[in-house]
Amino acid sequence: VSLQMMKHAWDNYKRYAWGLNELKPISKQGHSSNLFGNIQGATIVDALDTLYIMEMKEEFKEAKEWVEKNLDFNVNAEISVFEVNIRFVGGLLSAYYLSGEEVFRKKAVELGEKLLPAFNTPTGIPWALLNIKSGIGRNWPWASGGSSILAEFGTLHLEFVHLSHLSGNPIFAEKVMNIRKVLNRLDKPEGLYPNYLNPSSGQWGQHHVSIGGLGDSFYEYLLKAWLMSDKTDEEGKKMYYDAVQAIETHLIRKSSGGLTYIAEWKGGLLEHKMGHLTCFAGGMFALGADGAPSDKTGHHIELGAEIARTCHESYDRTSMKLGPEAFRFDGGVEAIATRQNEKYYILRPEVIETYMYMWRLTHDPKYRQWGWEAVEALEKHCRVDGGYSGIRDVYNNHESHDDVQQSFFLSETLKYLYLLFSEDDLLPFEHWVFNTEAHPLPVLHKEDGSKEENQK
Ligand code: DMJ
Repeated sequence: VSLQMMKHAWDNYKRYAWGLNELKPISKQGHSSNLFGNIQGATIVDALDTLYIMEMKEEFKEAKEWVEKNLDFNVNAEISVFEVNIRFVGGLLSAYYLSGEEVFRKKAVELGEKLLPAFNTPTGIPWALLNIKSGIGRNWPWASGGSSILAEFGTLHLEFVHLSHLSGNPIFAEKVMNIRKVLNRLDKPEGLYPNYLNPSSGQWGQHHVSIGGLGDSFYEYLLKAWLMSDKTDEEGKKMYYDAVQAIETHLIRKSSGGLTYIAEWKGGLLEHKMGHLTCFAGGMFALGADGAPSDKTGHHIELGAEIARTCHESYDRTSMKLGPEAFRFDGGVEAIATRQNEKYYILRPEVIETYMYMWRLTHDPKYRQWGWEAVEALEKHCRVDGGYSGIRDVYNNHESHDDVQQSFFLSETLKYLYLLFSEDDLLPFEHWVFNTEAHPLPVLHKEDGSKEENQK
């Protein structure tokens, strides 16, 4: 089924928005997001590995041809370093490792080089935004005290390690190792990492902590850096398990109805809200269970299972059976969005991602069943003639479509669905880690760091 879904999403993108970043499935035209500046083709690059894994050979070939002829980074564009890294660098790296086609390696390294000026700050903590022509960087105007964002500068590690590996140039890995050095020198409030860090002063901004937006994939990359290093990166490992310990103590709570959730922390006060983005953490806890210190393996799996259950409830308690952007545990509600501007669903993957990890790690059939419920809801409410669209209010009985087919729907949501219903030996966890945009990167095995050992 996810193959049919991919075909529908891809064919419509191709028909109405080919070469542009994303598709508007209702108005049947291109959608350009300023996250990628003038870089074009986000959907193509994000979808490459999904097409490959699903064995959609014709489509993969046309996507590759587009990359060869048209993917151009010599543009005057201000881009988000994080978004371009996870979608474009990540997408190109995976396409290279899966297919072995040199063009993807070349483009990934070329783009990586374009991103390097982002690190020209007094601390080496990169800017959020970079003009890839002039090399001038800056931060989001809304970020606390001119800060860079934890989830942005903390989500470069996996890709940059691979860029060094594939180019023979150590600079990429050095840049991301330095980020850790800066973090390890700083005092952390209650052992927690604030979402804001000023790249000039090297000081934290506001003490806001989140495992959802602004924080999320920083934690994910600590764990995955350790796994991707064939469990040799002891520093990444320690940072991950220490962070999880602090998160458990200060952020994880249980509702009176028995649902475990991860709250947000604002200078010591809890906001009892969990974002859809935060739901990825169920899969992360389960993936990290194996290495957990002092006999905590079972506990981390259990934590993953509880988060999966809570996130499933957030879907189940809506009329469309698709989860809201954020849900609350206060004012008499549990796992329900109470604010109008938190009721939307934009084809996000995190809940399905967690089902996929839980399935692989426990084989409890309920995760496939929950994944199937999501397929049915997507088909019923998000599928339109011209592709798949997000929904403005999942508690309503009538769809109000937002008219965007996000590129991560093809790279993540559909890939995780496909993997959820595949055998475990398709991209096995011993050999692959997924970047935060679901692009698989090979584990760099100790005995042999070369590309020959990559298994499918
Ligand atoms: C994706 O770009 C990535 O998963 C990122 O980590 C968070 N946001 C979207 C999906 O929701």
